[in-house]
Amino acid sequence: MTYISVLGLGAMGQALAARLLQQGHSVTVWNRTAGKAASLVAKGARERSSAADAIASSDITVICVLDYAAANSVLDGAASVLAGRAIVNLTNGTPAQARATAERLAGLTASYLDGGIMATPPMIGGEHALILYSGSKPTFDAHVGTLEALGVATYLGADAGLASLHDLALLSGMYGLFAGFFHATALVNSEGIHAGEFLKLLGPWMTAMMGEFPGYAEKIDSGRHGVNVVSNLAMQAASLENILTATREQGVATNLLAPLLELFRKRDGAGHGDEDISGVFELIRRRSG
Ligand code: FVH
Repeated sequence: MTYISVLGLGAMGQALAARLLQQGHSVTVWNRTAGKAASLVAKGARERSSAADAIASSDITVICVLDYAAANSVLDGAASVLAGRAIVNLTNGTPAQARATAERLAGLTASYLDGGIMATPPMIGGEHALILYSGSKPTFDAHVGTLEALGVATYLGADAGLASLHDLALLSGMYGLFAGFFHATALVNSEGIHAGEFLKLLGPWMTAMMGEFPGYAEKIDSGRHGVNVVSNLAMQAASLENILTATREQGVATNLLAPLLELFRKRDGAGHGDEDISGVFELIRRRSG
């Protein structure tokens, strides 16, 4: 059994604390606004009236609040008890914010693990919940048994920014997918076709298209986007032009796809029309120097 504190009892903090209690851990909770701990206390959690008291009660503390401004204000209020403590911050933020927090806590001799939760609250503890961690390896190793209760615990390295980098990248993939879904559905819906009906076609199509990713990944990693004799960039740029023309004609907004067409045109205009569309990556990646 681990003595663990959960700071922040929003939808996610509630799910984390409930799962830890279910797994038989001794759970202490705190939330900025009172009144959110009742159901957890009924299940055996101990509530504290300050974040500092909660941190001081446990071997390890999980922070899960709205954003880093909130997480920093929680840490500010508890600065006097942080020395020697293990802090796991599962608040969504940027790599730079995670690194700054790691540096700050190292200065206070606290150990720090940053985390990215790839799950919604109802998924916590289930087989599809993934939680990415980076930062203090000794802290991860010491507590991985407890953290595994929340979701598959994956450690990405000592740089505290890595979990957030991967978290935001995975969410970017998700939002790109959602953007495609919204645009495609708006297009057919302009003729009265319902989303649920269209999904019968769109779902399998999108799944099949994900089969292109390994080939794109290979080309991106090699930096060579090759001659594509099957579906080259110039052909796809012409198709995307048609899609955007039809989108306008149907009275649907072009906001989601117009930026992609701009990149296709730019790459095509630079003489890469016979290559794979993976070459668009070269227009958006960070360049050294
Ligand atoms: N819910 C989800 O689907 C996603 C799944 C992936 C991970 N995210 C991230 O988890 C963080 C917490 O999200 P949440 O769903 O628990 O969010 P809320 O239900 O809105 O609760 C927010 C909690 O944050 C507390 N809080 C806000 N500002 C402050 C502050 N200045 N000082 C202290 N605590 C603060 C808030 O407290 P209160 O308003 O009740 O007093 C809630 O406990 C988040 O990073 C997601 O991106 C969730």
